[in-house]
Amino acid sequence: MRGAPVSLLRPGRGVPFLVLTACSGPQSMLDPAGGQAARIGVMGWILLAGCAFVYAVVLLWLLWALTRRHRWVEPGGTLPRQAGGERRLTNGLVAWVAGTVLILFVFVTASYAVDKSLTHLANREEVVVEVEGKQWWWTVRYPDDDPSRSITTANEIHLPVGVPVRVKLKAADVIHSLWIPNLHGKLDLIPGRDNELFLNADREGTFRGQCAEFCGLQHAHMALDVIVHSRAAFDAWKEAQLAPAPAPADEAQARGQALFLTSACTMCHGIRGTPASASVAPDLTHLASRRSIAAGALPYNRGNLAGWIADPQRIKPGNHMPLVGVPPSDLQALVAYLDSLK
Ligand code: HEC
Ligand SMILES: [Cu+2]
Repeated sequence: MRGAPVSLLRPGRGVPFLVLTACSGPQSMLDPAGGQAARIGVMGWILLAGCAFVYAVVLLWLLWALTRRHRWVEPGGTLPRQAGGERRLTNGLVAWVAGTVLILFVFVTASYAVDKSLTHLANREEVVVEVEGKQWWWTVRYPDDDPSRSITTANEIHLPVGVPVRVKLKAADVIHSLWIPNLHGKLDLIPGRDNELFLNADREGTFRGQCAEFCGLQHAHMALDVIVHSRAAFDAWKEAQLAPAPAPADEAQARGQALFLTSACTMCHGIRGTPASASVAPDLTHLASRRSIAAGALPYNRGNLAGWIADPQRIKPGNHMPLVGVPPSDLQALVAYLDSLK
């Protein structure tokens, strides 16, 4: 658990945390913010109610069997034959089997109906987002017919409220799964196969998504932020993302940019508007506008940024950013530059 931001294993911490996340909040299927999640939530309640009912019936029956008066058989004695015993046994068995089949039938029908209603919600699109899962972060693209108007960011999906969105899912290495419980169920991202998901957010807010298919060492640190805005705020966000990275505004930032462009960083990261154009690691063009770094492992701020660059392997052991070895004086300038990339 070294470097983990929150340890659920510490006594007294996990339980309230689990209780809180289960009921409402940025990552909860019981606090739906969209049509799909609302329907899946209803299905969850049907299953819970059905299973609770069966559980109560079985417990009550057990209680009845334990407390009713018994006819005791003396040692060596024989059980008195009951009139119609076999018939009652058969009838009882038939009733149990019929009850079980009926309940399962209700569950299957409800599940089918919910699934069907989800596909009905998915018949139009106004915004397309491509999400690509990689060990252990997400590339998020907004394609446009005009390539100069397409956007690439990382670990953050922005959506307009009340607008149907088609999310295309791809995987670069192993199987991942995108799960934003407040908006929809899970769907796998599979190498070599295109999957898609439709989202219909019906209220604004910031939600949390998580990779839901074990994908290696840092699977637990593969989260993303989902921000649902008003249409106007979404369009403004898009315009801001379309702009190239701002030029350095002072001497420290200029030195930081020079350091970035002459070091190993450019082998992996791109910053639009500079010669750095690699795309094997998160795009950093508007890094400072994001809420978190390293796929939700740390909240975005200058301190965490410096800590990450100084030793990414301590924060997310095994992740694919190596320790580059930046001297402390250079680190300050580098962070000043990256923090200016609003
Ligand atoms: C060998 C490729 C590679 C090199 C070289 C590299 N990085 Fe990274 N970097 C990555 C990968 C991969 C990630 C994503 C790690 C993760 O979240 O699992 C990352 C993440 C980051 C992030 C967080 C981005 C985000 O949105 O989460 C920052 C900031 C960053 N790197 C800065 C740098 C700087 C500065 C340098 C040069 C000193 C550098 N990187 C060198 C591969 C690299
Ligand atoms: Cu995973």
